[in-house]
Amino acid sequence: MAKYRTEQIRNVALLGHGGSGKTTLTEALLHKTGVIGRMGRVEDGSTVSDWDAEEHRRGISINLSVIPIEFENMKLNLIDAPGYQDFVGEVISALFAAEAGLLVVDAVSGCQVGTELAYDRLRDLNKPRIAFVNRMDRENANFTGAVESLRTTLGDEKIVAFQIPIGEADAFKGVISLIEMKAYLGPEGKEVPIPDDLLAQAEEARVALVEAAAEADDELIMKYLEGEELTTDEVRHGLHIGVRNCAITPVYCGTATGGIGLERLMQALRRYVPAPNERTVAGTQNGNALNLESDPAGPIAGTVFKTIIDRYVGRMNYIRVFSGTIKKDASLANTRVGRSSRMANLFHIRGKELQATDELVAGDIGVVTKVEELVTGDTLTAADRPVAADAPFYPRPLYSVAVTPATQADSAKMGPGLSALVEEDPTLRVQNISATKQTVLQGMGETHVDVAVHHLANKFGVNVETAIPKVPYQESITRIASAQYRHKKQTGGAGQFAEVHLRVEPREPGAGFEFTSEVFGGSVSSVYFPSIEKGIRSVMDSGVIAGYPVVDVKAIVFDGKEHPVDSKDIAFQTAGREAFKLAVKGANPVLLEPIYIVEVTVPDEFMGDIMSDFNTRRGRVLGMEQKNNRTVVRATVPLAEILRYSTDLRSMTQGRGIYTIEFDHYEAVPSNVAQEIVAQHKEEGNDE
Ligand SMILES: Nc1nc2c(ncn2[C@@H]2O[C@H](COP(=O)(O)OP(=O)(O)OP(=O)(O)O)[C@@H](O)[C@H]2O)c(=O)[nH]1
Ligand SMILES: [Mg+2]
Repeated sequence: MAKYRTEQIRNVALLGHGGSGKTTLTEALLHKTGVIGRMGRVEDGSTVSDWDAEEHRRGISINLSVIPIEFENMKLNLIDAPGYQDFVGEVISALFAAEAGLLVVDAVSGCQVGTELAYDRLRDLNKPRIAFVNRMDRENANFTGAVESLRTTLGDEKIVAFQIPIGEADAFKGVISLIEMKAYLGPEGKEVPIPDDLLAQAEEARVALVEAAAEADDELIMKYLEGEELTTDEVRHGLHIGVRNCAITPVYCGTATGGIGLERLMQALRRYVPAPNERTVAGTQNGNALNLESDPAGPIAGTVFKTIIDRYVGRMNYIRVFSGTIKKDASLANTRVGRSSRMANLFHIRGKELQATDELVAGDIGVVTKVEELVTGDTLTAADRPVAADAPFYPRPLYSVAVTPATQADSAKMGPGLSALVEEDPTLRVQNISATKQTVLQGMGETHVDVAVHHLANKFGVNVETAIPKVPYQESITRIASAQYRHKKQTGGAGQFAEVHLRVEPREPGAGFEFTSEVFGGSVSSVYFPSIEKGIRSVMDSGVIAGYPVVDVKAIVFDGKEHPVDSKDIAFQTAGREAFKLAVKGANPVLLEPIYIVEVTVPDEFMGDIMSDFNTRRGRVLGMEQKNNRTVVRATVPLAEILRYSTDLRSMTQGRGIYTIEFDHYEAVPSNVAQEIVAQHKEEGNDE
């Protein structure tokens, strides 16, 4: 690979619905630019981009993959991102490292969910986008239909065809550029005059293109409105501005497997994707916000956007350099941990292939290996002149499974294996839930978590069993109650005697546990108060009515009896514990359940379904708002009702809905539901 300056680099993320052909397109462009002699196939697991065993097994991309190609004195860093929704973390990372997005669209299905979600992200980030209608060779391919579906679904009139196809399906032979009004035939893109039967269609389509170009520039619109013809260069100029300002989304077409339209596509990427030094990114320096310029001589800021813990290479961190130049063997500080490391191993990467390099200039993407503690979101910078790019925001996990080691041997390795998984993927989380005594692995969806479990086994050698996690209920009381318990064991051996009179009172939510004494006249010596409290605390963890932690209770020992010989710590622990259980049972105990705020974003037509569905989940709708051509519904819903919401929402909205969840508060479980939970607890024989 030649050396490229910042202004010769273009970073573009390939986004779109699963199966639209993103990985195949990278393979075709590698083939077109002579990097590979023969194209691999996703089905055979032989592409450069899909190198992970799980990708081969499932036939989909799971990881983002960096595929640099060289084209006309430029380096195009293609970042192939997965289309499957669960791998949204990879899409966020890919977009973080890129200046623009290439939306790959299937010519038969047109705008699909993945296209819509990717477009929304690009719009929210205000990053330029180009659409490529791929698979034009397929039966029922329909370019006009695809463009129309993009416009209507995305609600964006400025989605403009920059080309039209010559033929469709098996008659697809080439493309017509509406800018130059020339036709390009076959994989080699041989330039020919526009076929007569397509001239009228091309001219008609060109009207919309010229109009869009004119509207992008004040001078051009004046000329256009005065009825003057715009020159090709003026049209190109207007389009350039329009695309860069995210006002226009150009649409190209072709076929990755057929190799048609690729040359023109690379031209478009070269022309419309901004160079890194044409955009700034938000960052900080000494706590002050600043806009980082991609200046190779500027302060060093290289941010990690992907981490892989590889069995052979060890830790690999993908770096996007936002400012300055990272040189081999330089000592750079990791701003998050405040420690410096030597950049001993610096590489460019293509798929899984590492190519050693002695520097990474501003705007470029590379990999450093074996830098301990470095994870996604960290920035490498000069210790004496620290700057950092603002790390991307990754959504909270939506789907959880409880994991248990499959064998004794696995239990020792499970902890480190799970932390390695989490270090690799910022959308994976591991929590040890004390309320349910479970280790829970959390991710963005069923497939995401399943892939993680497979990686745990195949990459880190840890086998686990998974189950639907228990809901971390809590127990509490709603009124004051008292009880007393006498513990007496005076048969054979050392006797035990203790009697505790205890009152329990409810406390404010979140106030926690309080123990105090109101014993007068020394009926119980104060030396036994800690024993009573210890006994009570043992119940606090294991629960009274359903085996869940007891919270927000004040326990007051106000009387009791002791025996000069047989009273001792263990006796008062027992009496305290049992008196507490009795008192709690008399204080109208309730189960509390975690309530989450769920925010669902769906196309308007699904709003009604979402609302009524929330009613079936004991949910309360808080409100709705419009966001572009979608509705955002906010509701509070018990966690117990949304454990598998990702799967349900997908089927309710044909995959077009997305949602976020956030813990909000605990609330009493309705008695009919609580009875079931208590009954199940009894059934499991946990109740004494
Ligand atoms: N007929 C035809 N098939 C294509 C074309 N491009 C890709 N395919 C096929 O489409 C299927 C999906 O291709 P991929 O490249 O895996 O799609 P993707 O967008 O990377 O999918 P995800 O990684 O799941 O997001 C494969 O079977 C490809 O062979 C094309 O131009 N024409
Ligand atoms: Mg793919």
